[in-house]
Formats: sequence, C-alpha cells, structure tokens
Amino acid sequence: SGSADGKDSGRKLTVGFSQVGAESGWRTANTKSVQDAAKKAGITLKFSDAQQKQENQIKAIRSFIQQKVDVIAFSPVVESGWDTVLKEAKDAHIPVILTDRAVDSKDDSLYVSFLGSDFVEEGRKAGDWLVKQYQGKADAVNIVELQGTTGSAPANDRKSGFTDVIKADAKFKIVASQTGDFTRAKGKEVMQAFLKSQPKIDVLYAHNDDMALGAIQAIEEAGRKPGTDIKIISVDGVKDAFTAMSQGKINVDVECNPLLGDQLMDLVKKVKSGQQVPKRIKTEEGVFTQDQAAAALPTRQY
Ligand code: GYE
Repeated sequence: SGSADGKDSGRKLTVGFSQVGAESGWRTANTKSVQDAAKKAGITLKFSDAQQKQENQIKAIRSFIQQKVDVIAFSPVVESGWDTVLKEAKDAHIPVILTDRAVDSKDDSLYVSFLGSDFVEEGRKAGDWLVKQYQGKADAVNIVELQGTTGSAPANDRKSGFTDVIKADAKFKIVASQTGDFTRAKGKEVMQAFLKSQPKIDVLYAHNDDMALGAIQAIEEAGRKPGTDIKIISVDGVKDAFTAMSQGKINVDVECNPLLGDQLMDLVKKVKSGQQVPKRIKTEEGVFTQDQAAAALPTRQY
C-alpha cells in the first residue's frame, strides 16, 4: 500500500476507473483523455463503463476493491447513494478520487479529492448571457430546459445556477423542463414534445451539447430555425456544437472541459506517494459566442 517514503515509486500503479457511460461527445473525449494519460504516465488502467447506471458503478468499485487496485477513480452518475461503497473502499485503505462529477456525501473523508468543473458557475454563465441578451426588453421570455441525467451533479447544478440568475427578472419563465439524459436521441424526443405542447418557445437551455444537437433536429423538422426562431444556450463546447454555432444554430456555449486525464494521473501519483492534495480542484473554463466558436473550431481538440 501507499507510503510517504515513496515506496511505490518503483512499482507500476493500478487505477480502477468507473466511467459514467458513453452518452455524449464530452464523455467520449473524457474517456480518451483518461486512457491516454494513464498510458503516458505508465499507470495500468482498469476501465469500466457503467452505461449510466449507478448499480453498475457500485459493482465496478466493489470489484476494484477485491482486485486491490492502488487508487479508485470514478465519475459518479448521480450525486446520492455512495456512502456504503465508499466506506468499503476506505476500510480497504484504497484512496478514492472523484473526477468530473461530485457526490453529496456529508463525510468528505470518503474521498481524497474531487477534480472537475464548477457546474453551478456554468449555469450562472448561461443565465448571465440570457439576461444580457434580453436587456431593456419587457416582453415575456419563454424558456424550455433540457436537463441532464436526473440526480446528476451537472443537471442539479446547471439548473440551480441558471435559475438563480434569471429569477431576478420575472419576464424569464421556464415553461417546461425535462430530462434528456444528456443524449442526442432523448434531447430530440423531448424537444419534439416541447414543440407540440408549448405554444410559444423563445429560448432553449440545454444542459449539454448532445441534447442541443438533438433538439436542433427536432426544431428543423418542425419547420423552425434553431438559433433564430428559438435561441439556443448549451453547455460543453464540443466540436459538433461549434460547427452548429458557426452555422448560426446555437447562440452561445458555456465551456466544460473534459480533458481531465493528465491532472487525474498526477493526482494518483501524488496520493500514492503520500503527498497532500487539494480536496477540490476546479477546471478553468470560458464562454463561447458564435464568432469565437468559429475561430476556435480548427484547433478544437474534442
Ligand atoms: O456536460 C455531459 C456529459 O458530467 C460534465 O456529462 C459531465 C457531463 C457533460 O454527459 O455532456
């Protein structure tokens, strides 16, 4: 096991990584980043895909404990319900690093560090853009919201950050809000339902690009112009979304960086050599308008 005297330095470390799934372009980029970084760092990666199911992640973590991996890293699909299995890891003296998504456990000794974005801040940035966009206009602004996976940190936080900003002005109304599970197919399906049930939609706020891209298809099939007839705010900043932006179909994209692999492997090494690591490491991110997206597209990595 790990020790402060660098006992582990000559031995190849093994990390058990439980990924959420393969639900989005963001996730694909994140998986590749983690796999590439492990290789580069000379770390053996045991990779497990949970297909967006918490029970699969719990099984994977238990199997990592049984295999006595050096470190467990995982991106929790939802925020709640982790205490039991995390306690099992703790009792086995296997450090746990949360990547990308957070847990709501009250006991923060159950993990050594949480590396990822500030999703509340992302929601606030989305709200700030909207408030600016409609400054000086009095008419009601009807918003439909495509939420991420129910109970996930990014869905909870992107909703609360956004709502927090727009509630200052009563003209902003979220007229419908439903989960699209962070996927294109669900985003399209739910947007189709919104278009049928809502007589007036001014703005779509999608919690990720894949749902926005699915919704764009639904909007176009309904004979309306995405980005013009319905303004679209999205989150992530993947290449496909930047392409849609350069065609005028998404108005603004709040960046969420999936390239966490190198930082994660760095943390693994530090933890195993007994170094103190920060409990929370936040990713730095921006906001992209259509012009900025078009300019960034040729060099965008994901
Ligand atoms: O925004 C979405 C993905 O947890 C930040 O998960 C991640 C989110 C990301 O499915 O595209």
